[in-house]
Amino acid sequence: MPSDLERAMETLITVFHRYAGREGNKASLSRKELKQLMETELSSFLKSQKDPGAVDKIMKDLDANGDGEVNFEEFVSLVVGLSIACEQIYQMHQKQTAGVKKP
Ligand SMILES: [Ca+2]
Ligand SMILES: [Ca+2]
Repeated sequence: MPSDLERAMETLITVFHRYAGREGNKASLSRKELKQLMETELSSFLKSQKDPGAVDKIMKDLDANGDGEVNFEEFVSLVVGLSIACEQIYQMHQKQTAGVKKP
């Protein structure tokens, strides 16, 4: 029986390959595949980005080796970056909740 963290890692791998395998190189996300992944799996994050060129900007930021595609390693850096941002919001929320209990 896998742990929560093991399941989370497996999910990352499964989601990445679900989109990466759609066209061209099966081991990396093209711009179109990245856009599909973000529209489906990160829709609330994408909606929060007012810039219509957000996907292109993210693609450029993620593509560390400059081959025009996002491989798993590059994709993980997006997930890590978003997780760090979410954890900060979580901490703020925890502090606010604690503040309510102890005036
Ligand atoms: Ca691909
Ligand atoms: Ca790349």
